[in-house]
Amino acid sequence: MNIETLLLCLIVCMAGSVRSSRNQMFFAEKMLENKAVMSNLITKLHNISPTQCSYICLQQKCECFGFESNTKTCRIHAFCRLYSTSVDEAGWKYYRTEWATFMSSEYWLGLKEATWSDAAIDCLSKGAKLVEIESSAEDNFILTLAMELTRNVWLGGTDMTVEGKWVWQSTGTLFSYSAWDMARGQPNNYANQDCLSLYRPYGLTWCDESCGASYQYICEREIITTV
Ligand SMILES: [Ca+2]
Ligand SMILES: [Ca+2]
Repeated sequence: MNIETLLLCLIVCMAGSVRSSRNQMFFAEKMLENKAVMSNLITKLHNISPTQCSYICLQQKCECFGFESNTKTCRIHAFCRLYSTSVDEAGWKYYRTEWATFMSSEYWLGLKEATWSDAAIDCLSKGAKLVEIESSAEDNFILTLAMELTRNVWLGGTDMTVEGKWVWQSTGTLFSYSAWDMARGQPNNYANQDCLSLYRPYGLTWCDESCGASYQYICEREIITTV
């Protein structure tokens, strides 16, 4: 093995570990410490370890879990936000899966492939929406996230209501910014394509695709700040 091959292997191996850690690591949510969160509760378990709690959380596709070490109580939540219903209660610590932050939004990578509608539903279950791109800066950021994925990627745009009229799903507003792969004639509505994707064979450019195809996806939600 020459030095170039060795270096390439190191880079590929490191990229692989980053990808898997993004899906499996939990980060301490300091803002919710010493609070009992009541909302979005999936299940509550007693007498288990934090590791068991995180494992069950992953199985349940949770985004957040709370752990109280005195009573070894674990609460698994669909998601925890600062505005989640909570009361003060000592001993609770919270952990959540990683969201990437850019400007006033945060983003989550959907690794498991789903149809456009199912991807949108999964985003909704996290208090989010399929990503909606409103500037070239956001477009560039989303491209860097999409490069961490391995397949085509769903975005939140569609023309399923009126053919050729592309809107963002959450608001129904027309695209104010777009970056269609016009060099490849996109959107071409080939076999009635009505959903917006970053199409990997064309270098993750904007293409219309069939909504029933199963792709990876990116969810987006606004960052809520409290004063
Ligand atoms: Ca179409
Ligand atoms: Ca197309």
